[in-house]
Amino acid sequence: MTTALGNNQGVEVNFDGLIGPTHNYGGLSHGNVASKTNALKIAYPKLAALQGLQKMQFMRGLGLEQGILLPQQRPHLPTLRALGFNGSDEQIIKQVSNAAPELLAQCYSASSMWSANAATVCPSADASDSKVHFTAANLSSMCHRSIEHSSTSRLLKKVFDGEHFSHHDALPSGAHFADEGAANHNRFTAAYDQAGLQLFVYGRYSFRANPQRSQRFPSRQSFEASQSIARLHKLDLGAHVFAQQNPEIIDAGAFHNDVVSVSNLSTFFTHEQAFVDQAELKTELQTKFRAIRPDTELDIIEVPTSAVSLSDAVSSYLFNSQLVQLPGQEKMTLVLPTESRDNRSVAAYLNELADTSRSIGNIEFVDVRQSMQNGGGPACLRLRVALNEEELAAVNPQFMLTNSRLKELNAWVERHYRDQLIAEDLADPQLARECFTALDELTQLFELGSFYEFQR
Ligand code: SUG
Repeated sequence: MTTALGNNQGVEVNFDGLIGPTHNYGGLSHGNVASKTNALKIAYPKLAALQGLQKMQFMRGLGLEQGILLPQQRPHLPTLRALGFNGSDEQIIKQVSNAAPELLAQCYSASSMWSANAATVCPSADASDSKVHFTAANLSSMCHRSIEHSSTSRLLKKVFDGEHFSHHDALPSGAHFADEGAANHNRFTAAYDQAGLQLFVYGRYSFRANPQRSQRFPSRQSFEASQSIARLHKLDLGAHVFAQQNPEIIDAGAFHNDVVSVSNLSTFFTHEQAFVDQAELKTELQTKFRAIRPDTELDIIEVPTSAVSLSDAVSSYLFNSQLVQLPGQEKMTLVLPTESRDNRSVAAYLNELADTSRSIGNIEFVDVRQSMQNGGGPACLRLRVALNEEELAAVNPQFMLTNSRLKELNAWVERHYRDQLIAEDLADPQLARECFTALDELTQLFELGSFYEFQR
């Protein structure tokens, strides 16, 4: 099999979350500027899902392996039942819309589309037991996202089944071990199937004093969560680093590290204000990387605030891009949201970057505006999984995109999704029926049997 880097060097597969039929603007994420700014606007679920599929198709067209993860059951009636509502599905939706309408949006959010938050993944080359490790993220910081992890775990076990893969349940819920998954995790290596250095980014401590902590917006990832994941994934002590996200940048709206950093292989593209004690962090990364890969140099590209301000970084999602190595190309390609092209200072920076960078040679743009309006750029929509050839062969092929699967999914979206959705629509039991019909058909396409809670 030919992989991204040629033969026998492993491959990184991006697993994008298929955008579900209840995509709407609930204004649910405090600290996520786009989610709050666009709260209660008209959402276009069909367009959103088609944009997501187009991005996947675009990445495949570049010559990359592309995977897909299915949307979760929404409305999530099991959560509403757990909160004391009962009766038929229809009765529950009616009761909630009368008695506690604020709960409807929490249980209808299509937020599992942002699969960068589904889990933290550790490639087998870094784990002492040589397995690929997955820990579903508890997403404890946001109510609507905290209900994702058990379905996420179930799905990941369907996609990655067998001896090569080790699955861990989400960390204990609550603020102390709040975990947001791969959005706060980077890895540096020379080849995907070779040992690398992992960078875990946290926002605060739970059990120690916090000399620096965000004031305006919540810091969603705790140090103790990052530390637990490194333990669970059986990482070598010398092969991982913990770094604190700059509280100032969280307060500017960078609620995950992937809003201000992206990595691929031995390249790290980051804002100069992304981390606390950034100079020390860079030295630590260089030293530890050299110890693991003496033959490869770590290229840290730091974007200065004078070129791209914090607010431009957050509004353009410059760093929420996919940095990828295309087959046969010497330099990497940066795939950005169109919002980066539309931002004058970011566009000027990108023009220079492609000409001057040692590692990044190509710039591409994708339109994922429906997701962007909820704070989810190209990088949020994908979970990266680095695999060697044997592991790639063990992935459930249903979840690897092919032309025919893409065609099927586009037609499925066209058949089932509404063009528009507003908050009032969530109170209509008919919407729930439509969603369950669509999801039921999806499980048939993927030969999943009874997968969703409403099917059991
Ligand atoms: O968790 N937005 C998501 C966006 C996640 C982006 N992911 C990464 N950066 N990796 C969040 O804040 C908004 C939902 C709403 O308001 O309707 C939302 O959940």
